[in-house]
Amino acid sequence: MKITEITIRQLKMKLKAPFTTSFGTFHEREFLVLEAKDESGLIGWGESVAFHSPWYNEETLQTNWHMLEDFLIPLILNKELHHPDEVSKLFEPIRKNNMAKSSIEGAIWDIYAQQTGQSLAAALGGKKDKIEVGISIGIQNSIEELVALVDGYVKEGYKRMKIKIKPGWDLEVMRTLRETFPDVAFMADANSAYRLEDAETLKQLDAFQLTMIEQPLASDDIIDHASLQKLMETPICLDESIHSLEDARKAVELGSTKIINIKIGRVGGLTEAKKIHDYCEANSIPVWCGGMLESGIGRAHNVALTTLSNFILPGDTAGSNRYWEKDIIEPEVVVKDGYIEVPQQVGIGYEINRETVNSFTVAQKTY
Ligand code: OSB
Ligand code: MG
Repeated sequence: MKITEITIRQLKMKLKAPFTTSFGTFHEREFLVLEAKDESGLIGWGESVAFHSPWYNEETLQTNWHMLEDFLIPLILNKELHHPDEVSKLFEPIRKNNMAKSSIEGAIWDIYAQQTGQSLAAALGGKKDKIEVGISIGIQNSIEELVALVDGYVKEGYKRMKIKIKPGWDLEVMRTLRETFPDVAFMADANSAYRLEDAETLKQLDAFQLTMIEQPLASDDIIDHASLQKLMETPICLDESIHSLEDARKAVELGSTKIINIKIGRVGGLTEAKKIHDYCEANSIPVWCGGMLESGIGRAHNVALTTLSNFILPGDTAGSNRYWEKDIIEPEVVVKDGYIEVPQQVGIGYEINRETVNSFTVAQKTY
């Protein structure tokens, strides 16, 4: 395979409801979509999950565009590729910028799957024909509003509720949810809002039988998380701190994490995501697929990855209708009774609606 043309598009999509984390509130999602074409005319799609500002990690869609234009696209265009695993090798001289790297690699995986006549899930080695999913619920204005939202999502069938927490929106919230919904699987995600000094507060979460607490401490930490895990029973799951297989290995060896949230963009692409998955499987560390408020393109990649066998816990891949009035893929990703059916068509398995893509495009350039 030879990639002969790549188009970057910047899209802006309005979220149906604002999403609030310990860092702030999103009303819309701006992101990059990559369209890659090979010499035979096959087209693959990738999405960069970098945000408009660098609150989650250091990348932004502008830094991604720069990395893609000036470094990554020149390394790919017109190179003879035999397998998508070669992409991360080609990118090795470029440090980090994992979300930018992942957006190209994802499009190449899509083309590879089409070329070999299989779904992306099958190309990755996935076997499931449906995946179990949960939902991530942002910080609300009141506990009553949160309870009402959770009630709705339980009725929709979501298999576990992830509740965003921050200092002051934590113990009371989780206590009320546990009392109101004794049998629902809950977890909490702090997006790095605490420090080891907060261990006393965090320990009190043990009373609420959470399946895990995600990234309580600093976004670049694996040392204090190991200390915290010794102090609390609730399993710690790392998100922000894990960028590679090596990070995962070190965190597991240190005892900083008992579960890993794998996000394709954060780890630089599907090839690295699969390596982390395989390492975790061999070491009895369950994994699940995180979300980044993706459009249908990124969502499709998440669905495919989740078909791998060690994605044991429900991920954050909610249905398109949880985020958008209208998604850019057809059909949209649908959750029924807490499951998404994995598409069997070749490639990412969903059609891109170009008209919808165009309507959300605010900038584009072809290389
Ligand atoms: O920490 O998992 C996170 C959204 C944006 C950035 C980081 C995170 C999240 C979510 C939402 O929790 C996941 C989703 O619904 O896509
Ligand atoms: Mg998280």
